[in-house]
Amino acid sequence: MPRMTAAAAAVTILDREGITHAFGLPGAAINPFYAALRSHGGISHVLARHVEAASHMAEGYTRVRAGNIGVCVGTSGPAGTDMITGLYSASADSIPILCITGQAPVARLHKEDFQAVDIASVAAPVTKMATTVLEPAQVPGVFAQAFHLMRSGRPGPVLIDLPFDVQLAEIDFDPGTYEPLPVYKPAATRAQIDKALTMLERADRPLIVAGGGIINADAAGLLVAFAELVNVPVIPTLMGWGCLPDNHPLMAGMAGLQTAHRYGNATLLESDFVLGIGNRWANRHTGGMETYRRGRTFVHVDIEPTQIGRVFPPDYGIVSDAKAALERFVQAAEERRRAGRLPDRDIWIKECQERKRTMLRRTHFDDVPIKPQRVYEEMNRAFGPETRYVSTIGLSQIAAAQFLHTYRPRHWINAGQAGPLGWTVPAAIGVCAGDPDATVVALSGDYDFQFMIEELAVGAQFRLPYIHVVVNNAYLGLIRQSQRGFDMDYCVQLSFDNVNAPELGGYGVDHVKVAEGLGCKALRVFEPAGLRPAFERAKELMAEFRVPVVVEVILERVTNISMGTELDNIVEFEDLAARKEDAPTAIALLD
Ligand SMILES: Cc1ncc(C[n+]2csc(CCOP(=O)(O)OP(=O)(O)O)c2C)c(N)n1
Ligand SMILES: [Mg+2]
Repeated sequence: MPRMTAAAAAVTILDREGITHAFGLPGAAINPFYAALRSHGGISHVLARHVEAASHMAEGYTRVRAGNIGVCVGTSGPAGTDMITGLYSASADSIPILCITGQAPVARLHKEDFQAVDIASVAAPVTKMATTVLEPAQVPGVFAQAFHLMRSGRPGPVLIDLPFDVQLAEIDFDPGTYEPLPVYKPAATRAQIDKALTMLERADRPLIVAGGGIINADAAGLLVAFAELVNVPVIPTLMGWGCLPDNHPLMAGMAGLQTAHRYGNATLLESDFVLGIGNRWANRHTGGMETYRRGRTFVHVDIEPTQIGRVFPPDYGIVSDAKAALERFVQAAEERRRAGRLPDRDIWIKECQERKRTMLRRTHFDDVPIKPQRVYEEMNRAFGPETRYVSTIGLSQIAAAQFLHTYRPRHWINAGQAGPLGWTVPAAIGVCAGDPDATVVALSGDYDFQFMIEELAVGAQFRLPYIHVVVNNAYLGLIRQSQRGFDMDYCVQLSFDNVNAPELGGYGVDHVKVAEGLGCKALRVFEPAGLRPAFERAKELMAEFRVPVVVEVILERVTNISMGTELDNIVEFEDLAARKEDAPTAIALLD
């Protein structure tokens, strides 16, 4: 039997489970693992500048391709606690990442040893498994179990904590016969599918709510096939956005309190039946339950049994992986179509399309300072359907979801539930590492950008080029807007007179200089007419220098973005589009 250190066995298993990339940073307590990484040589490593960033890079990496699992590595103590935010974000969005931490030697764990923290307990609520391995011979089994859990059922993150002496201990392990454990995914039965389809058939104005579970299951093609077969409009959730292209005739818009279209909400409110697949009825999608549920019948399909009935009791629930359910939905719908059983939905679909054509928000403003809506209009012009957008939270992200377009799965990569500020730069770097040929465009508000701005140096060092659009209102914009309810504007200003950059006129941080200082290229735009040339120049700079390129847009300081507390009372702060010139890059245009 081959003998090797437990750390070497761990790295071998990573390789056998298909891992080719890791994101992290070493420290003394994880050096044996790094030694094993070095001698293995088959896993490329991106050195983060902040450990939290490594965890978000792992998320970005997972999300770019079906089957990817991002790995993040850190030492004991604060490295593990820094990565808790990434574990939370990953678990909230059902994203598998594997977090590996070093730990004090086993015999010193209870002696308040230097940087010894019970990270497994800290991480427990935000992981599918978090464990400190105390017996070296358990290391292969723990890693095999980690991959089994991350891939089974509702995907999510795992933390494995390796004490220093456990990493170094020699164990018997045969890499040649190692096999990944089988993956468990529940599948809908034909009887369940038939029951749901019969309920759908009986509805007059049905909708499919398509969640991120469809993207996780790599089943977007099946979703489109199913929607087309039964001729039912689709409302993607924020995590499901891209399941079907925005310009598909059955794409009815997103519904929700913030990241939603006017026509999406109106269509949801008009519907009488909702089939949710791989979604979790997130509260920013539903708003108040009374408004969301009134007069509608609900069927909920989810891979995680305990999700059925968690938010509200559906009229019918099915426990199934989205792909397995959609395969059977397609098969059963084909049979019903051949039998002439599927009802005609043309009038309902025309109504949905008419709302999509007419219920538009205005984007075309010529104001200086630039209004944010105009930025997204110009981004629609500059970046094609293959663009992978990356964003986290803020007015910037909310407006992006209202105005940008997504055409493919995994092309809107957003920290949907946790929304940690600082996510965007490292997640974009993870996306670039996972798909080096992609056109990656990240979008941040100024505050999100400043949270982990140092990671730009990682993009420069490892030659991971992407475009980062920073919309600078010198405000914690989303929080400023929500403080209107308290009649205050308190602790949300980021503006100050920068003694080194008077040309910024009080907008505070000179993002261009900081980005350049970190080895990136950067441009600043003050006027709407400057947006298009800046995006074109950014593409050239990215191609020439192979580093991240920042496009900072100086925005109007106070612009409120449409949002509300119920689907039927979203507040509009700007004039709506009345002519096609008002929203020239909308998918379906006003006459
Ligand atoms: C770690 C963390 N702290 C606080 C928040 C709450 N929060 C959400 S958006 C936001 C302000 C974001 O400002 P900016 O990135 O400039 O975007 P803007 O809304 O101005 O477009 C804050 C503080 C958060 N999401 N994450
Ligand atoms: Mg801001």
